[in-house]
Amino acid sequence: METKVIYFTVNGRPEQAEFPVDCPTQDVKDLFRSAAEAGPHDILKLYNPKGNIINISPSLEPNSPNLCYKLEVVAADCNSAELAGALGFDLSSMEKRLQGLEKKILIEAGETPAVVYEMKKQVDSFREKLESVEHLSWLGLFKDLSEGTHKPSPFYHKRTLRKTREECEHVREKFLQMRFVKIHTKMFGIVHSYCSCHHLCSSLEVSEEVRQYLKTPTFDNWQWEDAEIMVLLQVMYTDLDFIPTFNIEPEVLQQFLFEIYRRYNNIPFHNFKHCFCVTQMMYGLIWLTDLRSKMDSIDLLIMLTSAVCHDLDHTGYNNAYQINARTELALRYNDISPLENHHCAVAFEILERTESNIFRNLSMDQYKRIREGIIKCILATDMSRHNEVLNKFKSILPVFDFTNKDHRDVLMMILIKVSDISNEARPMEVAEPWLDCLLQEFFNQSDVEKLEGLPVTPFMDRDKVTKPSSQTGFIRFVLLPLFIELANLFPCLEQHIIHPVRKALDYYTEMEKALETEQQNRAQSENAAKSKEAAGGRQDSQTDAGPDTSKPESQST
Ligand code: PDB
Ligand code: ZN
Repeated sequence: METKVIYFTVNGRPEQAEFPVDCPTQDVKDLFRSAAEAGPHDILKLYNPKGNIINISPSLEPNSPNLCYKLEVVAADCNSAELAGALGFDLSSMEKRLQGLEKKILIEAGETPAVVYEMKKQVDSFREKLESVEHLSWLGLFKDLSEGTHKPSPFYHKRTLRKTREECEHVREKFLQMRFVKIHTKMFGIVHSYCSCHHLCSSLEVSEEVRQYLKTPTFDNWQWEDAEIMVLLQVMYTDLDFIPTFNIEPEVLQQFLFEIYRRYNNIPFHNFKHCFCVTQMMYGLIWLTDLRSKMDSIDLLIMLTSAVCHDLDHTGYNNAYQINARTELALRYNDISPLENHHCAVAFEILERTESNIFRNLSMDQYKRIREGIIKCILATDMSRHNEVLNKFKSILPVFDFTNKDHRDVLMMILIKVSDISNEARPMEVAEPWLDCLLQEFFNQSDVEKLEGLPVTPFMDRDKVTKPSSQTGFIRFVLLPLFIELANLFPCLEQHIIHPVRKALDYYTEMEKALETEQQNRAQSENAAKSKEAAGGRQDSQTDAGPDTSKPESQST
């Protein structure tokens, strides 16, 4: 019997299929399905070397290993057993049980009582949440084809958070070519003009106005793309004279900054732009408080580098989640600031590699001092230690002594903490989008916690939080006390940092009031409608226990 051999790859793995020339089509499809280890409902797609999709059938054109086809599997719908397994429950069996229950109760009680309706609503909202791509693609529940790797398990969300190879290469190209680009801004537009030099010049040309703007807390990060932000980070190291002082080679600094860019993930808040904001605020504080005249350069290098590294490889899930979900990180760090330990470890993985070790020309003693300082600063950004660090600072403030190393260490921790949560010190149009990003990340986490049956932090629960109410509390009880304490040491911060934060408090307090009155008006108009209806004499067909709260749409206008 004459057979034919087809060469193809599945997720990058070379395969070859052999079948008789007159083999039934279904058998050929099953053959490819088993080669791809695809489930019965998964969709198979075969591409020829030209990238066109072709039919899987016995009349497939035989090919050779170096001209092989590409087989792709598209995950079945959200009900796949694997997903259900990973989620710890099976949606369809849950729905079946619910329908059984509903039938039973319907027969007995003769109507759908509120509680069953409520459960049905929950299941429906879970289903639409699972199917709404923006949640799942972010969690990596859909196949990530960009890396051509094995099919990640449904909850292996790390893969989609990582930057793709092409994204990194594109930014690297732009960043490196920026060596020749003079960046200067006319008002808020950025005009690029290539300088005349043709030989390899590593000196960076950024206009004087951008250099000055970069030292102020009003700097707007939203105007700049990632490659330009990397240039601005390089300017910070240059303008603080770190290059000659610590003998840092420009190409090593560029490789370091590229690795930093690569290790921040594409998530709503704790991404590379956040890293830039925290570093730029730290840079602004150094100039505002004239710290160069009060502290050694090596301490400023520690502070700036800690800010750059402080949230490396953050996956958008905070320590509470890591600990409750018993993740790898919680296991590795015994529930002790798992995220901050990880950010710091990733920083030193980058610094261990010669090509990106900006400290490689320093003495062992200098390196030890820098390592100790960066570990202290990054670990201090764990907000569960907020009061511990703030109280230590309060206790030494009356006798603060810049020649005392313990005092300097606490001040460095306070400065990175202030920089880390300082968004509200920026102009409202810069700060408000950051609050939206943070809430989006928090709500993503609480959605997952609900799906996994884990404890949900109240201020992260989309059903409990309003933007202004959570922010007014945060500004009053966290931001202002911290910033006022620091202003006791540097009075000039009163006008540059505290004043804008007080304006932000007023802004969110107004928003909170407006929201409350709007809710009251809505409630009043609903009650008015209800009493008119009741007065109409038509007895409500629902349960006689007043309005049926489980049917919100009947109440919403
Ligand atoms: C904090 C801890 C972890 C991560 F209203 C982020 F929901 C923050 F936003 N962080 N950073 C800046 C913030 C801000 N938390 C809040 N507001 C901020 O501006 C309050 C928070 C309850 C929010 Cl503190
Ligand atoms: Zn941070």
